[in-house]
Amino acid sequence: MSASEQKLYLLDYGAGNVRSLLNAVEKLGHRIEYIKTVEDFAQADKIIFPGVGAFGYAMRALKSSGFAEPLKAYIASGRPLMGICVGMQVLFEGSDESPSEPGLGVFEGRVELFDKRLKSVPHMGWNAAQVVHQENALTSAVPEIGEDSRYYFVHSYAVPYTGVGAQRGYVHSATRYVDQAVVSSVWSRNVFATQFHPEKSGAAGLALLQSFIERDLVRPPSSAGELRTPEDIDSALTVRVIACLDVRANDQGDLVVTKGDQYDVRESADMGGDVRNLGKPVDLAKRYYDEGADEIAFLNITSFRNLPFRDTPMLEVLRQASRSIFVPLTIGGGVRDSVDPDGEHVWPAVQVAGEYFRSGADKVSIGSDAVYAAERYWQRKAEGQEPLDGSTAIEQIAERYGRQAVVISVDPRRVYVNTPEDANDHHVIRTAFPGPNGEQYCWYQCTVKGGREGRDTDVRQLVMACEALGAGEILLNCMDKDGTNSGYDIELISDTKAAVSIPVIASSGAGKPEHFAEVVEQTAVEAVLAAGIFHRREVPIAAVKSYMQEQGIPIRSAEDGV
Ligand code: 1PR
Repeated sequence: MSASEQKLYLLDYGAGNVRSLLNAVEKLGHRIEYIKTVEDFAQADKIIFPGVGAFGYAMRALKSSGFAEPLKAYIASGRPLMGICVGMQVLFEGSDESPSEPGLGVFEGRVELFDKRLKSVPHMGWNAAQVVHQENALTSAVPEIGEDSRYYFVHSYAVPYTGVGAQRGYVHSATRYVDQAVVSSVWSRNVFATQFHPEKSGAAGLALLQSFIERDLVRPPSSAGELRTPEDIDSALTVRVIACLDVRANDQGDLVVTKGDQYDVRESADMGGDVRNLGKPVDLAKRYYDEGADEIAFLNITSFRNLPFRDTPMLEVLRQASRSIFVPLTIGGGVRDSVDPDGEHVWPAVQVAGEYFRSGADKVSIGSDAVYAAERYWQRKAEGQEPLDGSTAIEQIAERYGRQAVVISVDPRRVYVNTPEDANDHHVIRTAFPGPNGEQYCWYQCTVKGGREGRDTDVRQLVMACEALGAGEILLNCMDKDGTNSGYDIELISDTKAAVSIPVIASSGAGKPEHFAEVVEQTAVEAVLAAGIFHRREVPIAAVKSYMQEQGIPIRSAEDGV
């Protein structure tokens, strides 16, 4: 049967972004249908199972939809299945993430939480998948994993790679994340599954999907030979380079990418005072994908308060962008409980996030609401109450979609003080860049509403509370540095990095390639973000990456790009 005649199905249980997968399959010229009923399993020639979110949620959803047993029967029938991420994990016997929820048990073994002592968790970014059968002629396996390719991983739980026992029969590739080697793809007869996301892995991922869809699974005959040991699996995680697009309506009502100088997005009065217009959101995002961006962030900086949420233009921006961009997309702005202008339709933050995910986002970023949540967290703690009560957007989105889907966007500014005692109990640093009156100390004040209102909360308080509440990543801006091209605020970034064990994205102030290398070398951040220099074409993404590479910083190469 040719690929165009076969019936390809997608098994969705309603969590996270499956639109990316649909878009990737369409981009490859194929049609895919949702499994809607138990009968659809009988029709399917191939199934892709793109799990996103939490293990327990996935298993409960599979059971309550009545799909768990038909899925097992489908697998037993010998027809091909490709699992992705949690869609791979649920094939195991169980997971530390939801100890009381058994998995499908197709593969022997358990999914365990990463050890946080030596690294940030989640494991988030582009890493290699190394085929473990040493004698395998890679080219004779279908689907083929590219030896030099990088794939996008995002997960807090993984199956440790041992290379012995039952694993000899099913592990196809392994990946190193600092001190741990984990299983990154499995393969037994008709079941192939990856821990990484091919639909988010640029050209390399699309090629892998294409070979699953268009060809018969072929495993090379030499798979009985020697396996690589965990020590043979090399570290290959790259530092992500992220392009950020601040989006808002201009005075003519058009949606534009804009860029502030220290958050002021209007031209000076003598230039007319208009909102700076640096291009159309989807076009610009596509350009960055083509140029090798590892990730793209859209920040809706006005939140379109006068529209019903379903009409917010950002949903359409995401839909269009995700049709042609196959790297992770983050969306921020307005992720909070809100009410439509009719005063009736209430949107809990978790539903707002859900609409964004269904429209093509992989992560949502939360700004103002995270500050309020952190303030409640510390207040409850001070009052001797349990600080986690499940009421915040962070907790609810993390519970439903996984903590990797929740980014905290921090908008701090420096407050200079003469002595630490002047800082009203805030976490203070001694700065090498004294204040306007020679102050030797400063603390970083969190702001809300796009920097318009300062709060009595410092960045340490914010990030520590948000990590405890379930956030998966910190996008660390700095109002003093934003748009200045003067380099990142290394003091802020290294201080914040030391306070959390989730990944940190350095943002604000990048002006030349040296700034990116400097912040990575001095703070060990997992990702670097810039806006202005990319929008104004002052420095191409490729120039940033090649400079970083020259400095010995691992990056995803352009060949893997699109
Ligand atoms: O509070 O949850 O609705 O989220 C609002 C979001 O919009 C926040 O993420 C906040 O950072 C963002 N935002 C609000 N107002 C502005 C503004 O500029 N007036 N943009 C704004 C913040 C900052 C960065 C920027 C970097 C790099 N943009 O993301 O891209 O500073 O810039 P550079 O490389 O040019 O220096 P909520």
